[in-house]
Amino acid sequence: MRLWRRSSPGPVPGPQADAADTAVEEVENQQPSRDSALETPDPAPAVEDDAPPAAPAPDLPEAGERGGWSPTPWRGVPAPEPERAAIAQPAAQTPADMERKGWFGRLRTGMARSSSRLTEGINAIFNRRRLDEEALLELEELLIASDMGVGIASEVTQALRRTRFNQEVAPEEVRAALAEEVARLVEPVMKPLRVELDRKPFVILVVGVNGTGKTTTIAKLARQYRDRGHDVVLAAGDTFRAAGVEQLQIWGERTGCRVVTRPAGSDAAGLAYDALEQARCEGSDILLIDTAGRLHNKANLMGELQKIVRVLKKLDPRAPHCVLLVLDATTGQNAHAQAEIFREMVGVTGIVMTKLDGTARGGVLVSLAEKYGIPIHAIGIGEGADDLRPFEARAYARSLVGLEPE
Ligand SMILES: Nc1nc2c(ncn2[C@@H]2O[C@H](COP(=O)(O)OP(=O)(O)O)[C@@H](O)[C@H]2O)c(=O)[nH]1
Ligand SMILES: [Mg+2]
Repeated sequence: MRLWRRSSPGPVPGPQADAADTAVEEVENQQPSRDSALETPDPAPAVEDDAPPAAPAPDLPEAGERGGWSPTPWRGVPAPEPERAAIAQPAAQTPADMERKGWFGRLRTGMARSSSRLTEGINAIFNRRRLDEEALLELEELLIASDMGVGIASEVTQALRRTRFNQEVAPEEVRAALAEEVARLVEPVMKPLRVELDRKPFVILVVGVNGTGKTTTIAKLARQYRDRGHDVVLAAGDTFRAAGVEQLQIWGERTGCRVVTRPAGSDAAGLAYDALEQARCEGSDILLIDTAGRLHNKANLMGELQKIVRVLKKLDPRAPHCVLLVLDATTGQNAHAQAEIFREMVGVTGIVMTKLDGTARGGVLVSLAEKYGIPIHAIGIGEGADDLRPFEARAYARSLVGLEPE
């Protein structure tokens, strides 16, 4: 086993995350954060047909480019001067409010492809037209095609049929009604990731198909936890590929976290065991374990993940305290098959949905929530540390239909 250590474990450069705006939350902070299929044995996640040609996921993020922590201009907006603010803006916004607005803006922009698909579809159906059977059928088809699921499609259309049949309905009304219904459906799965610091280290096992964003999500979480002063250890459990190990080492360096590694091809369960033992000896707060997403076949991958869980339990019967499934929104309905398999094989406790930016398939979160009810901890709308935030039902629902989050 090799322990990779950052040479000078000083504070991580970059914006300080505060409790209100990160995907992380400790148990002391009981307030919900205001502000995170196996398709077939092993192919890479399908990319939607209408997506812009995506760059192949590089094995190693290039510093300062794809993988770099993006600067966050909205964080730099100065707070209004107290006296002027008192006169000009009685309800002066705090930096946290402004920061939150900044996130909502980015969420809405990030989800523009999903929302324009819906908005254009709804406009086309309802522009100067009565709500007749044909319009309802078209709406139902549109909602199903937007990956939201049959359940919500029929509920929304039935509600409109009951209340507005044969009347003229403005497209905005339909969008608002849809946002309400989406929010109602996804609210039960809105559960921030709670780290219980009495379980030292709190062990988070990160699983998912290759390319969904596991390693990047670990890096984002590591960064956010570090910024809050926690001692974080990373375990490079994607021992299947040398690049997988290296990628996490680079992130460890950038985030100032120790990384436990073994050479490529080593037993990932052995590595996870070592990492937990070490994190424990060192009194670390959080252990994030990366895993491979693609082995020779599905049985291999699941066997390895189950073995990791078994060996962790030898050291701590309650570990892993969290099994985080990372799903890529661009894979659309494939995400369902992935949720099903990982849930059955390793017992997923929560989901992080990545890449909601730049996909027209952001509606898949709705059907996932409805079908599985697995907590959705956080969503990702980009590659920077600040692009991972707690999942907020209403903000998501309104962004999905192109409305300003409240
Ligand atoms: N646009 C976007 N890209 C992301 C997001 N999360 C991860 N990625 C990118 O997805 C690619 C694969 O990520 P990686 O973490 O290596 O996936 P892994 O194989 O599951 O570990 C990388 O290029 C990441 O930068 C996100 O929320 N939005
Ligand atoms: Mg990886």
